[in-house]
Amino acid sequence: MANSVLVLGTQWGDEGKGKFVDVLTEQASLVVRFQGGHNAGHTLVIGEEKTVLHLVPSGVLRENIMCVIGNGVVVSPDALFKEMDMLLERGVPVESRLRISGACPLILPYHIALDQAREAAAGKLAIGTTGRGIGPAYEDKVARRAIRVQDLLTLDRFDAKVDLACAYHNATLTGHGMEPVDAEAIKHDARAQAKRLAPLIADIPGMIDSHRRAGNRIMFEGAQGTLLDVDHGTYPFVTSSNTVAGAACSGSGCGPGTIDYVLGITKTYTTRVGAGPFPTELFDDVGEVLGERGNEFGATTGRQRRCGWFDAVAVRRAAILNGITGLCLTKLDVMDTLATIKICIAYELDGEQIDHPPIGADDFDRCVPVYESMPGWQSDTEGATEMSDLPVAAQNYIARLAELTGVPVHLVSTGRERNENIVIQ
Ligand code: 2SA
Ligand code: MG
Repeated sequence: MANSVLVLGTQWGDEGKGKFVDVLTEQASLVVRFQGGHNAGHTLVIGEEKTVLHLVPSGVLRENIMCVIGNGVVVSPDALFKEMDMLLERGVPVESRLRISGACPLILPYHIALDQAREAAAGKLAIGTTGRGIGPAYEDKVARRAIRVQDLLTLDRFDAKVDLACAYHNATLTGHGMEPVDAEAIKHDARAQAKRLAPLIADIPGMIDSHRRAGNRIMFEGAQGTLLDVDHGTYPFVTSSNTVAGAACSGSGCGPGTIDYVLGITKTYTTRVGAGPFPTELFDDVGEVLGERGNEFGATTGRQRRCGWFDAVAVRRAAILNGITGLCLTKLDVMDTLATIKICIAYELDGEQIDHPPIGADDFDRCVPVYESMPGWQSDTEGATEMSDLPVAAQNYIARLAELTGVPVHLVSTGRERNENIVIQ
């Protein structure tokens, strides 16, 4: 595989990105997160041990790797320290492996309160956010009122910014009948946070550049998925960051030439957590089987994920939006028991067939999937490492997904372990 690789999700998140960042990091020196925050849930399984990461890049379990959190990530110091403590308890020397950009906007208590207040007030129109304050933190960034990691280094100025921000946000909170946030508590907590964060702050664009010049592999780790992109996704049922490939550069501080290969992690069926359009969603036994066999629960919130058939219209669009080089298909074994498998090859909207998703949630919600069916393989594929180990029906399914999405399949994941993969040259 080419030198520097961007790993991202081509659906609504939870495609299995964490596992492949970890696997491909074996030959890398730097792993970069560039968007999202601790709304992400990236699960790694090594032997008997399962590790769920939210903010720390998925390379952290490997020695001799630097993990960096780029400027495009919104950072909750509380969430970061909780995760670092979990890693330290397991003997992972996270402090020596992690660096963070001073330009990351902080997620502070008023962001979390606002996120939850808005969701509660929205009733049926709620987005189903993770309630982690992600949206309000990005709003503050774009409105140029964010308090950033770097601000923790000058606490007197930090305090003044907190006073201003609390005055601004508390007006909204009390307007919603909520308790105002205590500015003094934020300032108090910041003392300890500053001490712990200061040694981790580094010049991330400079680090990426020196690794690139040295010819080292850099891994870029996307969070959420393409259909949750704030511009290209099922707006407004999206997250508040750009999740497409282009965001890797702006969210970390490098040029597009730094990325040699874009790996699109793609589940062999579809899931979504939270509200919003999902044309191939299943409400029957098959949906239940996928959810149970795939253990489809949110890695951050524990929410049950909605499940459905593979949507080739959506993934074909994701291939275009991201310039995907190759697909990595995950969770093939979850479909092992199905007698028939359906694939959505087009949508029907207002009596017409369309081959690309409409703009925005309203029309997306009215799309009816057009399916083709294939026979299932009804045998065990878990742990297969060669294409020839797979039943012919599974091989045909994989070939059809490549054909429909217009992208070659370069990897197939057949289990949670690092070595349960089929590599296709
Ligand atoms: P937010 O909190 O503002 O980003 O929520 C907006 C929408 O983005 C969705 N979203 C996600 N979708 C899938 N996986 C995510 N990470 C966790 C996981 C989620 C969890 O790995 O399972 O545990 O619930 C993630 N993060 C955000 C979210 O559901 C909203 O639809
Ligand atoms: Mg996840």
